[in-house]
Amino acid sequence: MTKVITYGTYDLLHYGHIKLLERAKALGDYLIVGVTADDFDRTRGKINVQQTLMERIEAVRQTGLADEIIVEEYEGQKIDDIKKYGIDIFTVGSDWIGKFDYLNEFCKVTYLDRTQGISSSEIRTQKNALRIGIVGESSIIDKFVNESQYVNGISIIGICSENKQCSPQTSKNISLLTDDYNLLLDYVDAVYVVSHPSKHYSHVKKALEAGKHVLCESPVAMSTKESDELYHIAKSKGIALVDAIKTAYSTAYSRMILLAKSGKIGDIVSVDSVCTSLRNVDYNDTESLEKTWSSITAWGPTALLPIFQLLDVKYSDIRFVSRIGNDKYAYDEFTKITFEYPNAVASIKVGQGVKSEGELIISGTNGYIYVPAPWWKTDYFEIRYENPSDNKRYFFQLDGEGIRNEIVSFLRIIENHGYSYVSEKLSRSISFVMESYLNRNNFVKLHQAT
Ligand code: C2G
Repeated sequence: MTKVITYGTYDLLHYGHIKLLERAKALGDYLIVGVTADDFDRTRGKINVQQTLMERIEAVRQTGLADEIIVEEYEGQKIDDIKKYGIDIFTVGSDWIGKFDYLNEFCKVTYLDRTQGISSSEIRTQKNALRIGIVGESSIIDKFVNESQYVNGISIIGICSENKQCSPQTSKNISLLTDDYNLLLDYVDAVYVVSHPSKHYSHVKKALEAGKHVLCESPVAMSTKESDELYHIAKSKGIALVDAIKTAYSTAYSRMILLAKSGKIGDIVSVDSVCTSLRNVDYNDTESLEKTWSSITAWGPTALLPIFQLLDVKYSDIRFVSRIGNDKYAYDEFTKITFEYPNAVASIKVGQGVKSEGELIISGTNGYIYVPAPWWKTDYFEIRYENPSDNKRYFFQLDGEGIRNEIVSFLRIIENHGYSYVSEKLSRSISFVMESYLNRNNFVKLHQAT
């Protein structure tokens, strides 16, 4: 009996896949089909897969061509499978020519002609084609535009900016560059809001009222009243409003949160996060100060994320200590916030005028999780115990600092089969912290050395 094996993702199974499976089957008497696991696809850069592993397996099963279906979970598994199942022929489409020649050592390798004119990527693109516009001035625009190229089914068609600051690199591929927000809204299905935080509310509101989906850099608004109103409009119109904290979408970070929640370090008693980045701010230049994100708005949402995800948002006490200038905008160089919960404590330290170690430490009754600096874009963390030989290290690929997954997730939410990694409750709580800060509740101002 000749045994044949082939592998693939088989997302949105199409004619090209079926032709390949038919010809693979005809090469022998018994066909094994390896369907890629979601994690494996992610590590090889396929982040756009629409269907779950179970749906993809079911689609392959329904072709009736596979005698056996297995799951491909890791790099190098093909060698293991060929030995394990006594495979005679490995086959795959001609788009892989040469890539699997190393398997010749274990069995015969046959590349079959790929069917022209059809691919899962094209189907995904046709299905989703979403026109996105960007409003704002931040340097993150470059990264966002760059990452969007890896996501099927969207195109960034315009940028609305007050000072047309976007880099030549970014503007090169964008057809509409304008300072007229209404014009931008006319041409898009969704907007990414990355303007100054004081403008988020009005930009988001206008977009929602025009029926456009919104992905907004956090904080979505500077008060709970405003954020409640925005989420209410989004819900009543059945459109997406997503709080964009990219760290929430990075694989290492989201896996770390799941591990912490599953009791790996016992009860969580303290969460301490630090985010700083030094930047030159000229306090005499009021025009540029007005446009600068303060430390609390630039870093606060990211720093608050693990606290609210792990300890929830129902703290009993919150205190602020801040080193702020005497300028009109009270720009904060450094802010520390401490939280008390009935069973835990937490703190954040954020600063653009003070530098510190940007680490995240989650302390529990059995051990602690350590995420090294810069923890908000890490691919690595450790769980540490009293006995160091019990320590565990975890590595995950970091694609586009989380932005790529954030865009994919935004698309899925719009299509009604996804969820935001930053919940509405969390987003509103961030707005509440911003409001408390601005109202100077429980607030101590640090004096600057003279
Ligand atoms: N295919 C084809 N014609 C198409 C599209 C795909 O013959 N128009 C083939 C591919 O060459 C592959 C199989 O169908 O052999 C499955 O394709 P994908 O789902 O795109 O999987 P792929 O990323 O090619 O994974 O370990 C994974 C495998 O190496 C291949």
